[in-house]
Amino acid sequence: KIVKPLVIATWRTDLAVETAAAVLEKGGSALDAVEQGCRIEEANEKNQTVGLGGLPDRDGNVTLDACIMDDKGNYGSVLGVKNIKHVISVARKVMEETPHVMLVGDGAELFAVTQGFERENLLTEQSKKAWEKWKEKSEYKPIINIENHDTIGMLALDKEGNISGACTTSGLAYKMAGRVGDSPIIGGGLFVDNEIGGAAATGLGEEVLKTVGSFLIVELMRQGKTPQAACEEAIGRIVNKLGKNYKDFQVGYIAVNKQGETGAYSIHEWFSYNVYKDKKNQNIKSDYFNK
Ligand code: SD4
Repeated sequence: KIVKPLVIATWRTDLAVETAAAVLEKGGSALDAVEQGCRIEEANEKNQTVGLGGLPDRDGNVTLDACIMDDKGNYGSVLGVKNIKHVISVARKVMEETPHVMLVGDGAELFAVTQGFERENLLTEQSKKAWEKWKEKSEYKPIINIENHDTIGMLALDKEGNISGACTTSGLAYKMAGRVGDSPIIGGGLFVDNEIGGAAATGLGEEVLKTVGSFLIVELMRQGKTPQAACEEAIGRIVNKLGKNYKDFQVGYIAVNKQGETGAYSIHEWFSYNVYKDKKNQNIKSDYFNK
């Protein structure tokens, strides 16, 4: 029996998942569900890793990355966008309204404005204060806070049995200007193959990118692995690299297959994720490698 509709998303994202689930329960598409769900975190000032209120780069600029992938294998993304809150919707516009898959920086911002998105200041007082405090020491290394980060990657399986996914973030706090992580990169922060399933990532994007994590998970599921086993192997690829000091960083994965089976795994403790299924929305603590 296929478990559907279903939503799975990184971190404690109750309202975002509830919003996506409501779209699915009304018979809406997985694509609409993940877009609507992600918009909740983009508008949530308190989430300092996504959208409005996101922590800025070292120079004090909030720059956002996002991507979306539908059940037909289409993909759209935006990288390093300033002044636009709902970058997940801009990514969808890139996918649907342009012949391209990625738009970056000023070009992406301009495209968004021509599509009717409004420019606004994304640096809230709270995030500005945090940045000013960081500047006192300006530790050059982007520190991944193991306990607390909130990039949203979301996968949905709709009533028709189709899968789509989305991912949106302000990236690493105090990153170098121009730095892009895994979140907007196909196969890195997100990958969906509607024949097999989908996967999404959170954590230190550099490590996800080097192992093409989300694509890897979908390919492992294609070879017959469960979503859980696939997530565990993808984390294994990161932690088993010779000399990798995984103690210093976190990566977490979520995955779903066509049957509506889910999986999640992280390097360290305290990664959690939300799952909506059988009309229930739950936050679940992920199993992890470093015990
Ligand atoms: C990045 N993967 O830009 C993102 C960061 C993240 O919760 O997931 N934060 O590398």
